[in-house]
Amino acid sequence: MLKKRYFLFILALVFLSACQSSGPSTRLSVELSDFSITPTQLSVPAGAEVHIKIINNGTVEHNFYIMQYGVDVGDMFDEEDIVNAYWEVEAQPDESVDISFTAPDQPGIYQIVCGMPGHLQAGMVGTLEVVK
Ligand SMILES: [Cu+2]
Repeated sequence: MLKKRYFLFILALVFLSACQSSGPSTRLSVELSDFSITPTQLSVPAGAEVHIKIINNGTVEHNFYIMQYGVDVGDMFDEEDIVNAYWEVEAQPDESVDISFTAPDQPGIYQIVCGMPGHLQAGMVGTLEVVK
């Protein structure tokens, strides 16, 4: 009897983890910290209205830039990269921001970066996959 319960528990865990990694979502939750973006890979449906919760668990201000299609900011994010941004939101330390954006129509991989000086180099980089 105990074994059966254990088996069902494992089955439930497998099911839950499968749900979390399943394809594009219109509800995202992203954690910004000193200095990482979690998760580093996000996926949304093309053209969809996406709700995103940005949580800054760090001790300094962070932001979250989605770059335009085909743009890679390179080794560092600076002022000239701002015009190439698709969308951006900022979060102060301990702040949680609930906001929406419209996903790009063009399917593909988009770069995500924190635009604060030095944060990209420290590891605040990721990708947004836009799925048709
Ligand atoms: Cu940052």
